[in-house]
Amino acid sequence: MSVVKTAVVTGASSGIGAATARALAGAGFQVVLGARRLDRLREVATSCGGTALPLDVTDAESVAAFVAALPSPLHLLVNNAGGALGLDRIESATDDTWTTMWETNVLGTLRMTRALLPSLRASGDGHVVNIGSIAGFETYIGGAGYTGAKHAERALTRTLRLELLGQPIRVTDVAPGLVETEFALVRFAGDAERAQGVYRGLQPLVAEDVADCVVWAATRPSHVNIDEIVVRPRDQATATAVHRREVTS
Ligand code: NDP
Ligand code: 8X3
Repeated sequence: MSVVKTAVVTGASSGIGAATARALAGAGFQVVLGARRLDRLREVATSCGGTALPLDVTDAESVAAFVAALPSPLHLLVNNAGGALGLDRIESATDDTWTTMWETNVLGTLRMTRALLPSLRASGDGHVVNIGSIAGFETYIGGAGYTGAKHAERALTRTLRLELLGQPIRVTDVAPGLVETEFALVRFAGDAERAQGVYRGLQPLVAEDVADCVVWAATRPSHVNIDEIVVRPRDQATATAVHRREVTS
């Protein structure tokens, strides 16, 4: 009899997290979804037979309550909650946006991972997948708050891989380029026109493309650790080298 594996996906109320939760459920995982917007989260959970639980990764008490409600052991943790705020040059950057980006992308990943490592270890076949970014190893003008956080998240992932050597827990960094989600809308504080401009004239990835990568890494045999997956649209070579076709309308 095959064991039903349990997966936790943070930030599963939209975008890459929602697509990943659905794809993992499709691959046979029992999925627990966490995020702040519970109405959205419940819709996603219902669509894939998962369980929705409130989670704010920037809040230690929320993380503790989420973790206490999880089944054990756990096989897969997808640290996806994150994002960018603003595109301000260092000269005009605000402490608040940098603090939130750090709290979400870096400390959020730390809090969730630290809390769930015992349960992942207890499964005898655990796996941590962190949704990093090409911003984890590239820089661009106006991006220092976000690229700084994603560089730190990547350092955390690589360090975790070292620290868990010899233990039954795999560690994977999935680092996407441009993916059309709510990412740009959040970055530009709800300015839809500016957000759409990010993807204008090119074919970006969709959330399901990234979810595919997560499921592929998670469904390799236990002895195979996919260290890193860098995935970008064909129209993107670096964060700033993108090919845009002329848009007529
Ligand atoms: P979305 O904005 O669509 O999704 C972000 C998700 O994170 C939402 O579900 C949001 O849920 C959740 N989230 C944000 N803050 C918190 C918090 N404090 N606690 C819990 N959940 C939180 O964007 P994406 O799907 O694109 O982003 C997902 C990840 O992918 C991020 O880590 C992002 O940095 C990364 N990424 C995105 C790329 C892109 O181009 N889109 C490229 C490379 C990486 P809620 O608001 O309900 O809490
Ligand atoms: C999102 C990709 O290039 O906007 O992580 O930083 S980028």
